[in-house]
Amino acid sequence: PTQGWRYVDHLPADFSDDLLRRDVESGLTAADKWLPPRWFYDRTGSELFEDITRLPEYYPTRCEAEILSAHAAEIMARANGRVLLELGSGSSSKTRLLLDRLTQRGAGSGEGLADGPGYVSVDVSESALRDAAIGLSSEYPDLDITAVRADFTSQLDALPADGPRVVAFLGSTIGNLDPTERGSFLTALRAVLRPGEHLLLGADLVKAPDILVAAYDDATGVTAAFNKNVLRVLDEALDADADPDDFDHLARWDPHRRWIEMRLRARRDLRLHFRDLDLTVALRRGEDIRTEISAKFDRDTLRAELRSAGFVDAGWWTDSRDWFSLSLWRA
Ligand code: AVJ
Repeated sequence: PTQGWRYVDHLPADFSDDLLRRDVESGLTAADKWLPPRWFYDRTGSELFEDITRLPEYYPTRCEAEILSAHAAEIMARANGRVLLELGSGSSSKTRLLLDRLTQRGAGSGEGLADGPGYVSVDVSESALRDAAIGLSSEYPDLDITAVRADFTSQLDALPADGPRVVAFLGSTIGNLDPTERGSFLTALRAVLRPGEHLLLGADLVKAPDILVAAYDDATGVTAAFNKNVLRVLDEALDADADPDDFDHLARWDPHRRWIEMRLRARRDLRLHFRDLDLTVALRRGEDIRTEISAKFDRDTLRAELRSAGFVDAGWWTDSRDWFSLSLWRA
């Protein structure tokens, strides 16, 4: 049998190296030091993230799965697409609840449709894309699967245009973008969609700060290990000498910006040497590197942002505690 899926690469082989260099050079030489969260997810970091999703304190993954289990049929019926296109698909684990509906609908209503159901996964990790596509192609033999290695913040126009499409952006990954980045991203996404296509968005909701902080500072230290792992990623990729033991993990709720920040705080005065970059970064004891923002939303502000990007409300679902939302937006 043939492989049942195809792989398309829109990124240069050295994309990650190049971007990491630029991120370190700009983020760690800034007055307030920061690193973008994309560098968390090497093999170890991806495994630690999977562990996080099973922590008692980390509710988002379970809440989103609860919503999908209860409402996937209604969501997919309203979205009325033929192709599910998932941004930042990672391991594609929650995708199956949506694909079940897509493939059932395809089988039931074959009225003159030239093409069957399709799934497009978009991620920057070739290994995650391949592993997920291999699994899905054996579970869904009639699904047309395309794995696309692309950076969805800058390459939305390179995505397959066959549709009608439902773009899934799950897991509250949108929370990693600051308001300006969100605006550009949503506007760019709206611009590549045709009228009648949809965005399915997973967004975490504002709630009591102690619940939010615990989700990013769990009792067993898995999130601390996940946060500190980014130092190992830097060490390996850029021949650096950052020692995770020289930093404390911090999670803080910012009530004005309404986001959780993760930080790495220097336990003593430090000099980090990035030999591949010919760069030395000095940190004073107590100085932070901000490694992630995870914005939290409410229905009204989310709706305002989506509307100003040109989307129309098409559905809103939450879990039993109203902790997390899935929402559907029509282009
Ligand atoms: C995958 C970005 C949605 O912000 O909750 C989990 C990542 N960071 N614990 C989140 C994360 C710390 C996660 N996202």
